[in-house]
Amino acid sequence: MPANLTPQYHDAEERFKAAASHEEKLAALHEMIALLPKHKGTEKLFADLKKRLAKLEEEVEHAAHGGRRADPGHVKREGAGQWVLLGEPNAGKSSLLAALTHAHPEIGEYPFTTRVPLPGMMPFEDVQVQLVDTPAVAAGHTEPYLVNLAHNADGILLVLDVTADDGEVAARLLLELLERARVWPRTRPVPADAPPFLAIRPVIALGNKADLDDGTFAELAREAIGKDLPFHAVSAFTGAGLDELRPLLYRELRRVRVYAKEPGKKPDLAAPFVLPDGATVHDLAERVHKDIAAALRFARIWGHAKFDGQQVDRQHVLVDRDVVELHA
Ligand SMILES: Nc1nc2c(ncn2[C@@H]2O[C@H](COP(=O)(O)OP(=O)(O)OP(=O)(O)O)[C@@H](O)[C@H]2O)c(=O)[nH]1
Ligand SMILES: [Mg+2]
Repeated sequence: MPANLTPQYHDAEERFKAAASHEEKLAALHEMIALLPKHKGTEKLFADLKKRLAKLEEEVEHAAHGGRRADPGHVKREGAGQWVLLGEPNAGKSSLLAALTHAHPEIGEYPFTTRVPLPGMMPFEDVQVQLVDTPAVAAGHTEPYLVNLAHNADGILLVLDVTADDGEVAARLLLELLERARVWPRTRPVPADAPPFLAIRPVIALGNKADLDDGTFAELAREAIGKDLPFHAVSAFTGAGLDELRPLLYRELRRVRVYAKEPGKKPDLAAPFVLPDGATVHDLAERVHKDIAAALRFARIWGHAKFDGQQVDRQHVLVDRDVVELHA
């Protein structure tokens, strides 16, 4: 059976062959695996790529000091979910990370200040949302691992400098990167002939440096990135727009937070469990403890339920801020 490899696959393969560093090789290989059509005819190739990946990862480990080196294309997800910031040099990605989280990234007026991805946690109400700052996206200078980072994220923030004169080029590069990462903005209808293995994710455009703009530049940036993406004018300097952005970054993750409670005790309201929208009582029990999930008989719910302490079964769908008492 012919493998029917796509031009994108061949492109990734070329990059794999040309790669000078382990990181570049890894990134290209991850891409090849993601881009490989999955069917009977590619099973052997798939297994072969996986084997190569395992070997390469091992080499990276050994090459690093102390035998361990993190893959920059992987930032451990923490909190309610992970947003990756992508943008042209000097757009203000690091400044936004500093304004929204407790992280202290390096900020510079020269391009390519940020060299490696840096996560920060944004407190929102009683949860934390992870934001990841990244090295700039620029023609000929884009780190290959950004493709993986974007593909694995829960959401993408496209950071645009509204005062930049090459806004259209920057927007195009960012949209191309999303395409290579197979990230499909959730606000865009998925066509019938869409490529496979798409990560359908919230993608939000931020027009930064609104403090230098009367709204004219922001409108141009919005047109450049496409009006089918949500657009927010913000300023990392003055904080304009950030108070509206914070709840959006939590809401767009589509999570529910629920508070588990033991019978006869008060719920721990400081430490919610964060679950995907649509999660059930069973999903919560699994998160609390495997044994509890197995032995679960019923639960009582306080919150949106018709009356407090209502008894529900394990298939019951939870709602944000429910308090749940698990009876095993
Ligand atoms: N006026 C204004 N300047 C800003 C704003 N945000 C960032 N800057 C400035 O823009 C420059 C670049 O900021 P960074 O946060 O380092 O930008 P970056 O996107 O992380 O840049 P790279 O890491 O080089 O890709 C710095 O001089 C910042 O002070 C803003 O909201 N308003
Ligand atoms: Mg930076």
